[in-house]
Amino acid sequence: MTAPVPGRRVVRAVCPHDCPDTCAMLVTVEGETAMPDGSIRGARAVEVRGDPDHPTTQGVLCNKVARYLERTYASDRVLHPLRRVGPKGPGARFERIGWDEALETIAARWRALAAEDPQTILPYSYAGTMGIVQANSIDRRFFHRLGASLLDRTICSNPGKEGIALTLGANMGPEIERFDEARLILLWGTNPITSSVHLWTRVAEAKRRGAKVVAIDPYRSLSAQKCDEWLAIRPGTDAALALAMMHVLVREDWLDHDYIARHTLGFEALRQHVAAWTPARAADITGLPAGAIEALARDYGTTRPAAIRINYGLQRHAGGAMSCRTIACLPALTGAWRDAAGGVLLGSGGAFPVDVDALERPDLIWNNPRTVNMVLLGAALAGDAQALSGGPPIRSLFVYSANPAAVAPDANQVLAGLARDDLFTVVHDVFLTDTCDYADLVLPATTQLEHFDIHKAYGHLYWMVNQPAIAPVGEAMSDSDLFRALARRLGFDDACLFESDEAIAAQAIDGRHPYNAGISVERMKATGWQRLAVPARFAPFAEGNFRTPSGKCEFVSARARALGLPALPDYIAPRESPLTAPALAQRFPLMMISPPARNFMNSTFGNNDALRAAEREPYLDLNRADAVPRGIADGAMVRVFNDRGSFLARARVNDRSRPGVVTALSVWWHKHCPGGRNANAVTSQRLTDLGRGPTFYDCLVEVARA
Ligand SMILES: Nc1nc2c(c(=O)[nH]1)N[C@H]1C(S)=C(S)[C@@H](COP(=O)(O)OP(=O)(O)OC[C@H]3O[C@@H](n4cnc5c(=O)[nH]c(N)nc54)[C@H](O)[C@@H]3O)O[C@H]1N2
Ligand SMILES: Nc1nc2c(c(=O)[nH]1)N[C@H]1C(S)=C(S)[C@@H](COP(=O)(O)OP(=O)(O)OC[C@H]3O[C@@H](n4cnc5c(=O)[nH]c(N)nc54)[C@H](O)[C@@H]3O)O[C@H]1N2
Ligand code: SF4
Ligand SMILES: [Mo]
Repeated sequence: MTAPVPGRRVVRAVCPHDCPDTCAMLVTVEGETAMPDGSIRGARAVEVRGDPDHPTTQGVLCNKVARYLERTYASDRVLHPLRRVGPKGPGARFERIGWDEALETIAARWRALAAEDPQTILPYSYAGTMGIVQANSIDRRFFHRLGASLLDRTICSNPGKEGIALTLGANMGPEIERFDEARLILLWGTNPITSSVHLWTRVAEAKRRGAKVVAIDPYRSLSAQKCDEWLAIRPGTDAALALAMMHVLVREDWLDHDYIARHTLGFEALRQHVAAWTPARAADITGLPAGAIEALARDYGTTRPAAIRINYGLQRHAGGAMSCRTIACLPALTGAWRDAAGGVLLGSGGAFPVDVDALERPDLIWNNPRTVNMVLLGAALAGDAQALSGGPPIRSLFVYSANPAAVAPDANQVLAGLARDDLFTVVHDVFLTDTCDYADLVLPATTQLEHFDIHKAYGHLYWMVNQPAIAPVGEAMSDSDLFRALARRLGFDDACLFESDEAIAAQAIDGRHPYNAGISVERMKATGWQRLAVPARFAPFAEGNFRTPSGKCEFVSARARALGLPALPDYIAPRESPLTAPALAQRFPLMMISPPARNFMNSTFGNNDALRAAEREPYLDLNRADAVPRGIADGAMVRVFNDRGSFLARARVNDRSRPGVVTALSVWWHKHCPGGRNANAVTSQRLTDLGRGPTFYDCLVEVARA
């Protein structure tokens, strides 16, 4: 760290975004003035950089967050509460009001709604900030106390987490810090150069040391371009590939019999089950040559350490949870878990003992409210009885740390719902997002430099603390302060609604678990972060110790059977594909995926001019084999459509998407797209096999010249 200069200090912070890397940031602040009450005013952040001492950050922030000061001091920031004047929708106009009026307006509307049924109020939040205090504590307490509808927060990771937990018992795996030791790395449905650049650093190092790196992806992503091999699999068919790999491992006896005997459950049943999964059969489903499947299985069966990184690409399909569950069987067959650089990593979040009940206080719930799945927001706002669990209609929506207008599937239904005049919508955000266009009130939120928080990670094993570097800009208010203020207005007097940020942070760290030994907010305030109390060379399942009911890696799962799912890992086909929905595919023959664009974070940063300029404009990557018969030339404007809607994009004709697949890197703001719609105009609200998650990439479309 730089030595402190008078009038200049460095504050330890954490990147708040929904990214596995959860980087440690150092914020340089100048010009502070100590106020009589001990607070510090007038300070300005002048530099944000990655902490060189943090083991995974290693001094580097990604291209987006390196621009965090532009975000904090942006000229288009919302700086005070706003009330909409005129109609809802694109181009909505707002006028400035005071906080007092804003809070009183909300309290009055909610008092009236609550008198009838508070379930008519729906909170909607996701991961704008991953901070535990700001986004996962006092907000929940408040809405529990209010009696609002519960929100099932499943738009991202739930299917994979629940799927992998059937096999492993928890969502954890090898540490990214060990990936540089691996001799074989499978990047399976993930593009870390875009979405987890600090993992990519380790992968690149492994490659320099001679490791083979294989990308399994329908799209030749930035990462796939740099791999030794690219296996262009058909979307949604990953489990079939994994089953065929198991077939070959068993046939060739590339198995760790000792590991299987001691640490797995149901091998004999699995062995019989995969006998039918020949590479030829999987080739028909995945579109990969049988020879390539054989070769991949050979590499996997004969190379140690072997690390598999799976991520979200393969989850966003009808069988997304099953894909994760099935792939997670592979390392137990070969004993890859024995190596610190071996096994399968979906996320590390399951390693963090967080006292969720202490944070969210479900004991405050008094009215047994219904739960609304956030993926089904469009249907819920349209009054669909199933999406509303038979409960009352939604009359008020409170959006924070989320931008559902842009990111939720089936955008036309979402936008129609948001446009309802009888819906009282409040949005707490830093910028005037697409969702704000439909808000009755917009409230200014702080950025990470302006509030306190504590973070776990889903890519590494360090607890992190974020100290405020500057005072709130304008009249911005943090989430925790906002929910305290709302609680006060509504006359709630439960003490837990008024606890300090630091008190809440301390409650997050579940002291009963040995992984949290020695960890405290106080210590972290000095050091910025603390590693979980796990061995330096973390290898969670080297000696078994799976977190399943049996303590073993469960090839056969009684819990799956109880859930009505196959007892054995299997393949669940996509709902929308030419093989499984031939009638639909007659009209809409192309499978569309819409994975993250490098310069955006979901829809966050979509309004940063430099980052948007780097993405240029909404593109559709399509294969020459699909472009030529449609008369689509490189650079032409195309319309992408199905029965749910349509959007416009600039065609890039290349060989990056496998034939039959089109790729629309996302998530653009609707208002920045030609025609006012982004790729979610065509995605569906159908859910995954398990985990109630979205199926964004299970999506048939047709493409035509616009
Ligand atoms: N720059 C940037 N970083 C991000 C995000 C962002 O928007 N931008 N989003 C963050 C969030 S919220 C998340 S959840 C993570 C996502 O992290 P990842 O899941 O790693 O997302 P991607 O990096 O796009 O990688 C997904 C890859 O899966 C491929 N894919 C799509 N369908 C399939 C399939 O059926 N099978 C296989 N094998 N591959 C498939 C896509 O082409 C894509 O290359 O990233 C986080 N990091
Ligand atoms: N087509 C398609 N759609 C997708 C995806 C895809 O790959 N393809 N990815 C999906 C995935 S993986 C995810 S996780 C979701 C993400 O969905 P969201 O979590 O809704 O993510 P963002 O679009 O980044 O919106 C977050 C908003 O929170 C705001 N914000 C940031 N910090 C704070 C804060 O401290 N307080 C408050 N109140 N607000 C804050 C930001 O300014 C931003 O507008 O999108 C999903 N949508
Ligand atoms: S890589 Fe991820 S955690 Fe690190 S600064 Fe970028 S978005 Fe934040
Ligand atoms: Mo996500």
